[in-house]
Amino acid sequence: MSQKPKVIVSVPLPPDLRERLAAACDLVDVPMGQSPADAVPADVRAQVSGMVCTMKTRIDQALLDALPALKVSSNFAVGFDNVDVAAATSRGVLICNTPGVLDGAVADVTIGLMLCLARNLVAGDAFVRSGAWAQGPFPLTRDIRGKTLGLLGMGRIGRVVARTARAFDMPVIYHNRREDPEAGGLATFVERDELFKSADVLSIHIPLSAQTRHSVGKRELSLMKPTAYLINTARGPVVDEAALVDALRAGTIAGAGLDVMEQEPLPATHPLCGLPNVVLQAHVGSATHETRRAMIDLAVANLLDALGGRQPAAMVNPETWKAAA
Ligand code: 8YV
Repeated sequence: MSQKPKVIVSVPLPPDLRERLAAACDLVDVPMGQSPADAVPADVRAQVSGMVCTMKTRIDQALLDALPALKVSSNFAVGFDNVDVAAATSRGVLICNTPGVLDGAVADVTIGLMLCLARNLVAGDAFVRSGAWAQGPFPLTRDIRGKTLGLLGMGRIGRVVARTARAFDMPVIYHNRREDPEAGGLATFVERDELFKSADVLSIHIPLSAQTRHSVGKRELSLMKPTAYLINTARGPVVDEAALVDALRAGTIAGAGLDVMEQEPLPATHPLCGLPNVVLQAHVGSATHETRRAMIDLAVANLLDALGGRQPAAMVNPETWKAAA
């Protein structure tokens, strides 16, 4: 009779990590995006004490009910809006995530979207490939240097974006719920409305929650300059997408760079796909070989540490860990 803890694996694991995890745990594979409540028989579910999963796995009351012996779930993501943290905490289920290892990769996509928008690089590529260059030069675009970058949220990723933007001689302003004393050297705190009014580029770096859902909507977009760009590499639903489409069509703002959307994958029929002043990416912020390996290393280490009685490096609800200690 195996005494190894049963662990649901709902994320692709590199062979060496799978071998490491299998040495310590009995693995129960669940296809990514499927709920373990549907994919795993009840008698097996009743023995599961750990899980490693992506943000596609919704950890809500129903799933927690279906996994009565669950002690820890390790998110292969820094965002944890897929988790009902209050419900997990009330049941003593520790939630871990992967902060700190993807900041640079996401910041790079943020800067890339900013440059694509200001210098119209995506349209420029199509312009050359189409042969239109023979009819004349590509239209003038806009400098990004010296323009004001506004960060909605100044956490780990926001700070890396601020540091990077300084290399483009961009003054950086930010808004957080509270002024961050450590941000002084990188960016200036401003009130929320001032952020939207003053930014030439407004980049979103806040988590998705009930409070932040659709928190960037018609009112905020109307405060922005008509020459300003909105960038979102955080979570799609932070932005009221219908209001964004209206603002882009009306010229309320000059353009948007989106790595995340309310509906993912974004259907090709979505209005955003038909707008010329939008640059779209397929939620690739952390999607580099190096960063995803660092994330999965951390996600598996969090799981093994928690099951082994060692404090994990990254906990969303550390009070659960202290209670268990
Ligand atoms: C996910 C993300 O990690 O980390 C996050 O919160 O949004 C992404 O980097 C990626 O989609 C894998 O789940």
